[in-house]
Amino acid sequence: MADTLAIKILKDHLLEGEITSGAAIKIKIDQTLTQDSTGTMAYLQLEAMEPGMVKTELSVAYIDHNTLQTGFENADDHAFIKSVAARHGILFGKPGGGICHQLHLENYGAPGKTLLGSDSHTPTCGGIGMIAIGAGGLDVAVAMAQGSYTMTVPKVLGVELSGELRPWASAKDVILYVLKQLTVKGGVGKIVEYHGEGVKSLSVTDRATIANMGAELGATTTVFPSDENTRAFLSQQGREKDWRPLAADEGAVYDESLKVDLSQIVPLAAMPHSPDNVDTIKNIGHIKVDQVAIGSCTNASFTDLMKAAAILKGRSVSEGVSLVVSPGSAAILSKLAENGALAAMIDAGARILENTCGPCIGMGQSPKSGAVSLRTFNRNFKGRSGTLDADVYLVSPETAAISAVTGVLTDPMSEAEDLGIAYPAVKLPDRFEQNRNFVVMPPAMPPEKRDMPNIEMGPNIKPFPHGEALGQTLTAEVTLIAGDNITTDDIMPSDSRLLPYRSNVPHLANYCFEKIDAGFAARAEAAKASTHGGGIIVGGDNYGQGSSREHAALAPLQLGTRAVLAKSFARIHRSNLINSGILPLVFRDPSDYGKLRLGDVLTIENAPAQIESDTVIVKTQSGEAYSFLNTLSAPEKDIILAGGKINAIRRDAK
Ligand code: MIC
Ligand code: SF4
Repeated sequence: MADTLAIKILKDHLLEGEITSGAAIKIKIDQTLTQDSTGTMAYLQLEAMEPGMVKTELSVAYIDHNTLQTGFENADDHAFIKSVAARHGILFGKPGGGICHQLHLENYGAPGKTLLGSDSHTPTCGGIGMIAIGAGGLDVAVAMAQGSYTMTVPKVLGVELSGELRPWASAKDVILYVLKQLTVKGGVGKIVEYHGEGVKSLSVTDRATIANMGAELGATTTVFPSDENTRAFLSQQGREKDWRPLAADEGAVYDESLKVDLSQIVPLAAMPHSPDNVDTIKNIGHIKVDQVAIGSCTNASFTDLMKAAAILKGRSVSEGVSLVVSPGSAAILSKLAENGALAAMIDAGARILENTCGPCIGMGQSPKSGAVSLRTFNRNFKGRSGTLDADVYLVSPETAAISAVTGVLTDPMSEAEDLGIAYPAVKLPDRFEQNRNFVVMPPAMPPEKRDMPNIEMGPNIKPFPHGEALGQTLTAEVTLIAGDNITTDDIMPSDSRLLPYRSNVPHLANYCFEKIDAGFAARAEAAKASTHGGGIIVGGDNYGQGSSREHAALAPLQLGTRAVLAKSFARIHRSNLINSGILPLVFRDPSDYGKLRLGDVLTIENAPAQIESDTVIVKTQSGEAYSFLNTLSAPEKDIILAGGKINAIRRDAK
């Protein structure tokens, strides 16, 4: 049978189950990655499982999200992660080395391998022909301990590329175009696989940009074929030995299809406050810009920054604009320093930041009140920049750099020529030197032969909550009615104020849903302390889109949340709820959403028996009954019955 590339890689890694869309399967995980802000929780959970050495071929713990070290908390988290890494055979990526996804692509990504990462943009490595999936920290911890991951087989959506991008149209514009077509929930339950003649005109870093923002489609992952461009990229990284050609079988049939003619793509922007709110730069017009930020795991490659530098060279950043640049990795920054591009940017008035996520996750550089900020990043959710009333537009590096010079949103395709700016052709170096000075290798000896390093636990690292086994009757009060497309940034905000507390769920819980409903935490605490002892959140469509942070499940759990009733769920958040022992149920009739009220006391009778079937009936205190779709797979039911994944693992170990 002719298989898609996604299915071929899944088949190569199949441990249990059958590859039919919607079925639960267990696959072998070759590599894992974590970053610091989800990593502390993942490693606390790994420690809670008490495994020995990791079972993967390679596991890397990067530090890239929170490197400000405004207090002891960050540095303590870094030390904790470093000590766990040494203990279990995990590579430790020191702060300053770069952004985890860019680093993984450069140093470890390999065609045909599987990667599970505790960050929603892990699919970036799909650009090199991997099946790279974002997951919650606990799933990544289990993958490290057991070398496997249980998932539902997605559908495969084939995007057929034809033609070639014209000058000034970029990979970022391609994914913005796809987002406009498919929306932020168009990829849920799907792997997006790019194929067709047009693929060969895209470099691996272009592909990585497109794969990266597949996360914004809600997709399980994105995958590109591995071809001569992949080989060239690996050879520049000194890793040609990792190359193998990979593509879908001739005549492979996709579950769904989309065609994109690259030659028709024009510069685009995602307007506030959603990555799918896309229009052409031309249509949006010359709005005044206050801030431009170039960087993030989407657009901080050597080519991206060289293009920006070429546009800035010999010019000045507009008086009204603050331009900040965060390179994707130390290796890239070093090349930019060597070839003069860094000087060109600094001379133009750019502020050079550390090689980290930085402003993308609100770690500094919040724009001024009411500002317009152009960012080459992947998310423009309201308030994510740290400024609630700022308007963030997502654009390509070319659009960002040219607009930094003009001070207004500028369409490079139609305006560069008049401005006397030539299209920047970038020559890639023959070789990038990997910077090993930012990597700490774990001790080579097996654990029983070496001194086990102590785990370093700072005072901010607090125990995390565990769920409760599902009793006969679940009764809880509606503590929040949330709307559509609620993001994990809405549920558990992250910025320079809160990111230092990722190892302290009890503290974070006080800020749960803060931006949407400041009264939520107190209300949920009260419901937890009441006779029925818990809360239920009601959500709309695509509940929990965005980040993989488990804190968006653990903080509600800390506040006594027992179930979430929604029109539909985003994939990673749904898994995080289940792993925490919170029951996710889907409205069978979406119009019932409008009938539930804050303070309603809801009951699920015979809960364990009900979750064995595909319908769960929820009753209100006044006797109305609502029907919910139970989408739990068999392994997920087992986790919910136990009150969460850690409880289930401990129970099975007895
Ligand atoms: C994000 O881009 O939202 C983050 C911060 O990288 C998150 C992870 C986190 O919340 O720590 C993600 O994308 O998963
Ligand atoms: Fe970091 Fe932003 Fe990428 Fe998340 S999206 S990993 S915060 S650069």
